Amino acid sequence: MRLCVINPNTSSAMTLKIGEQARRAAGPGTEILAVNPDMGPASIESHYDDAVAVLGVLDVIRRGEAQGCDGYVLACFGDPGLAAAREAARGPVIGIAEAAMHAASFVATGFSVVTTLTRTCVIAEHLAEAYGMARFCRSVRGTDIPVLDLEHDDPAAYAEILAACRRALSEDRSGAIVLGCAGMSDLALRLRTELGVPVIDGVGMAVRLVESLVALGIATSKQGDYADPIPKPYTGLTAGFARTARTA
Ligand code: 5HY
Repeated sequence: MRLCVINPNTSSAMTLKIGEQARRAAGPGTEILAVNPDMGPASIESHYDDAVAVLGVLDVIRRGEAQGCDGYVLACFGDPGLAAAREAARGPVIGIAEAAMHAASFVATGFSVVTTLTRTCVIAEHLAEAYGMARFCRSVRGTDIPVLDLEHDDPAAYAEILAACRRALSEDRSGAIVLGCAGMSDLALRLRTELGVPVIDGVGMAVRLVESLVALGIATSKQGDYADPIPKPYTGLTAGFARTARTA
């Protein structure tokens, strides 16, 4: 199967890191296409970034459909454009926040999210609510580490993330940590060893979940609100996003 792992920001260094993480998690026979849009924000750290990034995600999905991708992972903790992406794609689409939160709820009665800028915490809190995970999500904690500081190994960033995880585990009575940024995905194993609790990386988890759905022949329902977008004229900058009726 061919899975498209989308980094919704335009950092090619972060896309490389996400691709490595996705391939590490993928099963034999799964081809991973790790891509980022050629338009949009360098990093996603606000509602505005999130909103603009959605067009880039939909543009990548349009190309993925032409390349016969069987499924998609949205590798940004805001899961930007998840519902729209499910309309646009045939195969399953899973966001890393959705995947990590659900996985954490299988292994602990409470988890804490450790993320980047404090101003993005509310986005993760709203997602926990939307996914029915609010009663498991004990807190969302910002480290105020800019997303692009996670493009490369940064011992200071690691130390700050480790300290935030320790605080969360002692103050929130949480049994697991959810990493709140795709740029933290490569830190999961080391943190898990140091903390001795489940530390969930959404990139790997989402890859495995999409693989399972595809392997079981389960695709996004086209009955109801995830049906293909309705063909209609789009104008201006968005003219290219107008859809035509999908040919079988
Ligand atoms: C992410 N932003 O995973 C989110 C993290 C965040 O560009 N990739 C980003 O702060 O929401």
